[in-house]
Order: sequence, then structure tokens, then C-alpha cells
Amino acid sequence: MLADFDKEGFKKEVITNVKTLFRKPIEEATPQQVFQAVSYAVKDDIIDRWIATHKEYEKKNVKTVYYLSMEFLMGRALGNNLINLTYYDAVKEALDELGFDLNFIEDQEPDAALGNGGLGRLAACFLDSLATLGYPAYGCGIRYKYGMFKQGIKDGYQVEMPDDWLKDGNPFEVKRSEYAVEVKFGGYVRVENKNGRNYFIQDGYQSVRAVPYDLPVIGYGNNVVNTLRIWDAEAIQEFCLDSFDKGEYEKAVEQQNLAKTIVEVLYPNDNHYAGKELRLRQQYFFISASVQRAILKFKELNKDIHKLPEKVTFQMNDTHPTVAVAELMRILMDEEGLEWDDAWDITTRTCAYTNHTIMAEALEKWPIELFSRLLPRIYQIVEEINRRFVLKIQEMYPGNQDKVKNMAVLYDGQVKMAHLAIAGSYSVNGVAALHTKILEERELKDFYEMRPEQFNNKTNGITQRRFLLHANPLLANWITDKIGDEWITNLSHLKKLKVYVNDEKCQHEFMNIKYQNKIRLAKYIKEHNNVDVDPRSIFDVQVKRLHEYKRQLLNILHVMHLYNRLKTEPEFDMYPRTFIFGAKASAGYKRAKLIIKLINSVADVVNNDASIEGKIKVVFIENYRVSNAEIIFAAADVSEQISTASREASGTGNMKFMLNGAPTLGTMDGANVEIVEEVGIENAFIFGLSAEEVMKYEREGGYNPMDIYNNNQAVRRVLTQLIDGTYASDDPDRFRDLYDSLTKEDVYFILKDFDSYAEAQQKVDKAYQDEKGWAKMAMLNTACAGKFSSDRTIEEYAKEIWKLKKVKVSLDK
Ligand code: T68
Repeated sequence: MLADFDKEGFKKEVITNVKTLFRKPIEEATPQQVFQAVSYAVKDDIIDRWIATHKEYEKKNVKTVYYLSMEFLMGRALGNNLINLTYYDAVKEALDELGFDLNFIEDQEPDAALGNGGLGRLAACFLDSLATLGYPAYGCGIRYKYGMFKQGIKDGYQVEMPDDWLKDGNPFEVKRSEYAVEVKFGGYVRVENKNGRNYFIQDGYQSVRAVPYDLPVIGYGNNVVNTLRIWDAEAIQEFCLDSFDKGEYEKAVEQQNLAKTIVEVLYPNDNHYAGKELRLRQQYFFISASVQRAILKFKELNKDIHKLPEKVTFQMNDTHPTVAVAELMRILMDEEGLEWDDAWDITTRTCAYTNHTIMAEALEKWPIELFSRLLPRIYQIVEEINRRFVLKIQEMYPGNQDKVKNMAVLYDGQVKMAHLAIAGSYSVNGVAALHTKILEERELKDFYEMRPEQFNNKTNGITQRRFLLHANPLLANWITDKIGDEWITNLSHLKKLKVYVNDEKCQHEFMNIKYQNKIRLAKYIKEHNNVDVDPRSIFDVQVKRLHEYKRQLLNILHVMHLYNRLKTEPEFDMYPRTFIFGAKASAGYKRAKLIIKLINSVADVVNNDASIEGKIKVVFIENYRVSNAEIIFAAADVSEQISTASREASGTGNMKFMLNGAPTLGTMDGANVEIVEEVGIENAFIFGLSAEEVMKYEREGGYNPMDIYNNNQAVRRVLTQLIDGTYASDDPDRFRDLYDSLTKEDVYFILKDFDSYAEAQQKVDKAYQDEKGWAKMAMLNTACAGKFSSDRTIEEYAKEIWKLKKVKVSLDK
């Protein structure tokens, strides 16, 4: 544990906090009020470390990474902060003595859901690892008023509700008005000549005041506290009611509205580009604010702006923050007075870019008309970047128009953000080995050929502090009993568990912990879904965003198939299985929402058919998010990672399941490939087309799903059930769109992979019945998960891309 925790002092502080915050004695406080009072007491413990950390950074004038991301899917803070302060057990005890259960208090906190899925959660895991490893870092993002919508299920359909996560205030945040900056939109650019040099001045613009809120990011047991800085927007002029100038008045109203709308809500699309003007505003808003602030801070400690790349890296989380390239150029030229070549040299040694997808529909391409209207000066700079970049292409490949077409930043009336990111960065990385290979050989082939040294892989990871130590205390304690607690900050130690995998007593203990966690999840499901599930059944889990490429449809079609077999094949039997789903669909993604309805409709029929004796249960967990994910991963027996090969860049849920002892049932896609490499193919259930096979079919224009329809009776049967009212007696046409998508094109190869999936599922059924064999396999998954710590990932980024140095922080008390 860190420096002595003063239990009595802490209890007193909680009581005082209730009194001063809510003017009541603790006995009368609501659970939410107790949560607030506890959090403020914890914040007190954080503050000194936070100050000490930044003092140390300044003293050493260290290089800092700014992780620029539209999304940080942090989840709850209290439990995680206590874990990383190493105060969790002590605070649990203190609260017990006050008559409160820490778990219950934790449940009062809303998730900070400022992200969609994998990309946002990755950013959150990275912050945890950066602080734990002692690397100087800021997360920079947006303080959305409303985060990811809350999902309700009504009559089997998804309904979206606003996520008013700030309604009771956020006890851990600190508003830093003193660091506010102005961000300008629209207007026009005027050129002024001073002393023979042209200066570009934006005029007639609207602007907002960007105000930062800082959240502490606590390193594990090391006194380091980094900062997640999220920006709020305020109107620049106070609303001037007594203004008689109509023009001024209207402008004031407009700016007020602009400020309000910019940070109003997170766009709930994952892996999909919608091209909304407000989204581009959000991007420039938080980038301009973050880059301006970073430069101001740099200048406090450094005189020569040319030293910027030695002190700062801007890591761009996908293309969403890519305007950073042009914004940095603007500041260096228009405000620091540098010439183009100088500014470009600095910029391209400061920016780096991570690619998270190859899906065409996710690529950001802004219409030039919109981009130049909203960001006139930035657009001028992008034009010049493009002009020079095209010249370079033509120099390398004289007369090759295809190269220009494939690589230009401006083409076909659009600004291509990925191309801007690559042109402006010294590093381009993919997020798993297979994904990086596909980028190099296919998606970004021309860029790779031009500058291979720019490309590198950084396989994703997850933080074991949240997804094992906090989420699965039973397993965490068991592991620590067996091998000590070094795994908490060095996950490769888990491999020491391998000596226990054949030990029957250990197998028994391990599976008993799994069973306890299944009981915990069963209770959650009973409370939230009112469905009884048997913790002795196999918990087969697919939780992730709903997307056709992730193929939840394949999973549920297979459930329909199993149900058919139980109903019609007297000799068929199976081990009882609970199929658990959790997924949000983007609000406008019709087909995804229909798949949710199908899952719930199948659940209705199957769960209520007494004749199958509970052999199959289907559960759709409402409002899947970080906080309930922690309960779900700990309880899973089987991890469904069944994306169409080549489509899932990495996946990170796959790693969380593995860490908690659930073997992967999956395709050779994303990081599944590396999971299999670590654990051995005999300890996973792999099926389906390979990425190469998928890409070959795609080059040849797809395959014909009717061949399968005509020749495969089981497939034909479940497809027919989509349109004969089996699961929609009131409206047999309800699922016709799904039927059509599968029989016409099946672009995600669901029918093509069906048999192979069913076969893998049969292997799961058989393997689970071999108790010792399964226990061994489950334990090996945990034991081999070391590679997938985000600590390993961050060490690679820090050494190979960012060139950061670790800092030690001590508290002089
Ligand atoms: C995910 N991407 C990848 N995108 O799909 C996943 N997109 O394979 C990978 O493991 C993860 O990134 C981390 O690298 C996303 O989550 C989005 O959420 C997103 C959001 C807005 C626009 C586009």
C-alpha cells in the first residue's frame, strides 16, 4: 500500500463531507450523497500526488505525449481510483464501519461513457498504463454533456435515452478556467503584409471559449497522477442584453448557441462516418484548444520552438483528430512566425497517427465546400500541404496519375483525413499484426511503398487493473496467492500459473471461482432482465457494439439451428448453454437494430419453451457498458469473437475474456491471431474463412450465397424461419431485410462460415463436458494473457514512437 492510509481520518472526512455538501448527518444521506462524500475524500488523497507529479514533470522538463482522442470510455472512477491508490480494501473496511457497502456505493456512480466502444476504451486503458508506468502524458478530449446513449429494450426493440452523466456533478473533475483559450470558426482570411512578410488573419469569424476540465488518472501504487483534460465550450462574450446594436446582439446569441451545441453530445457511431458539420466542429474545437494549450505550456519551459519534437508528441487516435496537423502548422506560421519548410519539419516530427479500421464506410472524407467554409485558414494550409505532397508523389512516380489519385489529400472535392494524417506524421501504426499487414499490403499500400519506415504495428492491450484486479477480485486474490502480486504491474508473470494447470486441486479452485462469478452475473440478469439462468450451464458470451461485420447474426442463427435440432432430432442432445448478448446499435443503423429485435424474439420463443428443458437460454443484457462489462467478462466460459476475417482491426474484448479464463471461439481475425499464437490453437475454437480467403473472394466480386441456400438444409431452414413468422407471428415480414441481406449478397460471409461455426460450437459442447480438460484450457488462457496488457503496448509506443522517459514521483510528507 502507498503511504499510510488514515482510516479514522478518512471516516471523519466522509462524515464532514456529507455535512458540508448536503447539510445533513450521514445517517440521512442518500446513497448518491454518500458516493459524492466518499469521492471527495478520495480526491483529497489524489490532489497532493497530482501536484507533486506535475511539479516533477516541470522540474525535469520531460517529453510529454498528448493522446488526442474524440473518445475516452472511462467507465466509473471511484473503484478504479481506490484500486490504483492501493486503498481499496482499507476504504472498504472504513465504509463497513460506517455501515456502508463499498460495492453498493460504487454502483451509485454513472459511467463516464465518453466513447462508443473499442477505440474509446483503448484510450482509457492507455491512460491507466501511462500513469502506472510513470510516463508523462495528457489525454485530450471533449467534455460531452451527454455521453453514449443509455439503451433500453422495449418489446424487444432498442430505445435510446439521453445519458445525463453530469446531472449530480462529477466529484473528481477540476475546472481550470485559467487555461481557457479561444477557438475560431468561419469568416474569411485576410492577408496583411508587414516588413515584407505576409500574415494571414482570420476575420468575420464566430468563436467559442474552450474551458478545460481536468480528471486525475492515477498510476498503480506509484504516486503518479496524470491528467485527462476534457474541453467544455462557453460563449465568448457574456450575453449582452442591453446591447442596442442588433448585429452585435444576434452575434452574441449565435455564439451562445454555437458553444452549447458543440459539446452537447457524443456521436454514437462506431466504425461509421456520417459527415455531419457539427462533428467537424467538435474535431477542430478540441484539437485547436489542446494544441494551443500544449504550445503555451511548452513555451513556459522552452525558448526555441524548434525543440518542440524533442518535448512533445501528438498521438492521433484514428483520423478524428487529424486537423491537428494543420492546426499545428497554423500556430507555427501565423503565431510563431516560422516559414513553411521549418514549420512542416517540426510538425511532421511531432505528429503520429494510429489507424483503427480498414472499413471503407468509416473513412473520413470531408466535402471541401464544408471544410473550407468552417475552417478557412486551416483549409488554405491543407491545400498547400496537398500541393507539395502531390509534387513529391509526381517526383517519385513521374506520370503515374494513379498514385496521385490514391494518395492526394484533396481529391474529388474531398479532404481525405487519413491521407492528411499520413502526410503529416512520422509514424503510422495499426493495432494488431494482421491489421498492420493488411494496411501495408492493401489499404495503404502506396503510402507504405513510398515510406515503409513510417509504418509499424502496436498490438492493442487492456489494463489488468480494471479488468482483473477490480472486476474479478476472487480470481485476482487466487492468482496472487499462487504467484505473488507482481502480475498487477507486469502481466507476463501470469505465465507462472502454467505449473498449476494440471493440478486437480487448482483446477477445482479455478472453476469454482468461475462458478461464483457466474452466480454474480446470474443475479444481475435476474435483477435486470427477470430471466432465470442456470450458473451450471455454459455461459457463452458475445458483448461488443452491434455491427454486421461482428456477426451477431451468425451467432443467433446458430442458436435457432440448435433449437431446431432439439425440437426435431430425438437423438440430439447438448450441454445446457446460456447465450448472452450485449450490444448497442447506432441510433440510425436500421439493420443492426433489427438484429437486436431478432435476438430478443428468439429469446422469447426459446426461453419459454418448456419442452427443451432449459437446454438453451438466450439473454440480451440491456445497456452494455464498462461497468457491467466488468461483471460479464469475469463470468464467461466462452468468448465469441466471430467477425468476418480481415474486418476487426484488433478487438480488445477478446483479451478481457482471455484474461478471465474464457477460451476464444473465433475467426483468425485481428488480435485473435495473436491470442491463438500465445495460448495454442488447441486451447481455442477457431473456424471460418481466413482473411486471405475473404479478400480473395472480394477481389473476385463476392460469392453466391444461393449455392449454400440450395445445398444446405440446416441453413435453408433457419433462413426460412426468418420470413415464416416463427419468430414474428404478428408480422412475418419483420425480418425480411435480414433474409434478403443474407440471400442476395451476404457481404459478411455469414452463410459461408455457418457450417464451420456450427462445428466449432460442437467442439465447445464436447470440450466443456471434459471437466479437467476444460479447467486446464481456461487456466491456460489466463496464464497466457500476459502479452495483452496495455502496459506492454504502451512500453512499445513509448520506446519506439514517443521516446518518452519514465518519471518517479515521491511524496515528501
Ligand atoms: C475499434 N474501432 C476497432 N471505432 O473496430 C477494433 N469509429 O477492432 C479495435 O480493437 C479498437 O478500435 C481499438 O483499436 C472503433 O471502436 C469507433 O468506435 C469509431 C468511432 C467513431 C468513428 C469511427
